[in-house]
Amino acid sequence: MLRFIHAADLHFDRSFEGLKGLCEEAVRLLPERNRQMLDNLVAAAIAKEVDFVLLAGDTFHQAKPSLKAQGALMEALRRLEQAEIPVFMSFGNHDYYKAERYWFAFPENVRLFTKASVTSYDGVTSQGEGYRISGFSYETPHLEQGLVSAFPVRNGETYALGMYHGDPAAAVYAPFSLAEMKAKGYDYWALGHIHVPTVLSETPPILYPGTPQGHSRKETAGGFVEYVELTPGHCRHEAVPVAAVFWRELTVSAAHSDRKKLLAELAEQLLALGNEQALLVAVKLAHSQLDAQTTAAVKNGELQQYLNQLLWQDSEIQIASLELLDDTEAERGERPQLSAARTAQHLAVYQDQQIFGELLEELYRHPIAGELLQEHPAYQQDVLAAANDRLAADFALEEDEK
Ligand SMILES: [Mn+2]
Repeated sequence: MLRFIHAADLHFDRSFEGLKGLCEEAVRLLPERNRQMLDNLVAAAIAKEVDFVLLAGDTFHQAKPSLKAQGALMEALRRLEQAEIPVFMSFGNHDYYKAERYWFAFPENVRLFTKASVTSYDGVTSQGEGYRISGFSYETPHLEQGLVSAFPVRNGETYALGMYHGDPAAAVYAPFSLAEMKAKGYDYWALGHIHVPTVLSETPPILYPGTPQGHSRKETAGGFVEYVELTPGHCRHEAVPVAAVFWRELTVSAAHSDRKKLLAELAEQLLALGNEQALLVAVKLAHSQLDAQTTAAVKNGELQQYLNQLLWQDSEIQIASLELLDDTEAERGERPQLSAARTAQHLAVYQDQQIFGELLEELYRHPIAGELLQEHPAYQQDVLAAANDRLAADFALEEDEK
């Protein structure tokens, strides 16, 4: 059996984005979170006694990683070396490879893919099973040609693996198709680039583990690496959490809250998220009929800052953002006006199936989204209904003259 960890898109030196209103101590810890994630990844590899670790591109966020960031990564790689765990590392569009940028020689256990052409490494597990890992790296921020066809055919090895940093639907990120990957007959394709964990195929496994540390609200789904066990013709894989801080979303109903109740309710619901992990929570207040002073305290950050101080005393939970889901009555009166007839007129254009299809061409051509859309024929009508609702919420609709 072959056991390995597949990680990608660490963006290890990326800072956390869009955070305001955190308490001082939480802010001070943020740069350390990336380092903790790396520690967690190394610890998982050692605990699971894996045969190797795959890093499938964008380990660094910067093409010119700082000395400090490089030092921290090398230290983690050396700990894997001490545990006799090889690492196969390719470079993506963010950390595209230039040999002269590195302050350190990579440790001996690290096998690098440094060329924008496919190369392979052969290895043997401690149990004597042979494997071949093929991959490539970016040497520039873009790679306009797909490289699947250049991956070697199987050569009698027990396990054949491909490492591929790319996006099936983006012309500048080594576009590929599932069909051509499947046709190679490999046991596993370790993808990188998409930050949301995404399984494109199970037979064989072709998947993105996602970023192991989300750095913004858009990366709520991240936080994992994939632990994989391969036996000939069979694969078991599971997402293992390694993030040092996880993102969450929380909607709190403020329908019946007066100001005094609101404070207690928010603190209670946030603490109920649990005390085991550090959390960054995007909070939305729904159905709020809050008075002007409370609304102001939400909007100017006063409420968020106070709650974050309070939360930090008992947890590592912080509110990353606090927003009102609905407008207050007062604001509703100020919204621009749009007639219902005009709304219908705008939306009528998109009732045309061809126009709608052309606008969303990329989505319809995406290997996963395209399949899902085929199972959901009412998608166009649902989108138009949602757009209509949205317009009604954002604009004050005038009665039309009849
Ligand atoms: Mn990338």
